[in-house]
Amino acid sequence: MSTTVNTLPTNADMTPEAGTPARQRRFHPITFFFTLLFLLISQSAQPQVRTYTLGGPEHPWRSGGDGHDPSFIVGNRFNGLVDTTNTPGDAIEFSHRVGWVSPRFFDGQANIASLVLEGDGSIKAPNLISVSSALLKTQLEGIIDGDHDIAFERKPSPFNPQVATFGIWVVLDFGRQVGVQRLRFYPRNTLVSNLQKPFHNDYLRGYEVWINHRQTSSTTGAPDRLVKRVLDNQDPIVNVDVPPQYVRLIKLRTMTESPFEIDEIEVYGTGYLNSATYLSDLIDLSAPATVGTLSWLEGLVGEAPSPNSPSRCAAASTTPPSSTANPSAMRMV
Ligand SMILES: [Ca+2]
Repeated sequence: MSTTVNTLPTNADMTPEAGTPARQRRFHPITFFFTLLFLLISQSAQPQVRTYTLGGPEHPWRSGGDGHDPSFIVGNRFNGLVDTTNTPGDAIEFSHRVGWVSPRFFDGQANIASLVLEGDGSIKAPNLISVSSALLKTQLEGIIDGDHDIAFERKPSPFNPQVATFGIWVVLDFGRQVGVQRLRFYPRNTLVSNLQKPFHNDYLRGYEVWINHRQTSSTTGAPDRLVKRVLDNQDPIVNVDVPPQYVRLIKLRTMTESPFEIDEIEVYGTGYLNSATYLSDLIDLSAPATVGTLSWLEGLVGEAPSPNSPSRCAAASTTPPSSTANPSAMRMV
């Protein structure tokens, strides 16, 4: 079973108690897949009627239904993993609205840059070929993990006096669309004091920031879009505001001949992930059974769709439609 819902990637938030929309800025499609798995054993001679509720006190969402863990292959053919959680890709959350399950939500204050290390995401410097892959991996992951000792460096050394600094691309690929509203990057010993590595003057003197909501492709109509170009930057700590929107790629291009380093690139997410999957456990009914009505409740976020806004707005969860007293459950009779 699956259902499709849509919401907006902004700070507009669902009211926790009522599930009603707050102020809305823009709609984008979001897909929420919910899957409930049943194992039916045999037929009972004496039929009984009982209700199984997933998302209620007896079987909360986090438990998956207290059955057999699901098992699915995730990732790609080169890096596949067996996922036995109920929330593959860690794209589901249970806390934004108590008793509900929803795509992961970001309030605009969280740095989500490290999400590029999850699932199909990546961080690369595709046109930098003069650095060993191991060192490049260490330095690139060191700019999104909050480690203020490690930086991405382009500086001359006695062993390498000529270091290319202009036109270097650093590409953050989230592997999916995430809502973004702000970036920040800086060298070491700026935002966080680091007297052992006082490189606060080695900031980027020139840069471009590009985004794309898909993989870059001129043939399929997905070119990168320039957000900001600064050729005479004077700020060690750079803030770049992005109109709230879903993006998959964030690209930083250096526009300077001066040596530089980047301690961290921070990406501030907003709104819900645009897709998420919840898989229940395989629920063993342990006796002959006939599955009756299966029902749930979806809470909507934002306004109803209009002809000019084809995306539905919405979000999260389940309940018996016949009972408003328990707003988060699934009933099977
Ligand atoms: Ca760092």
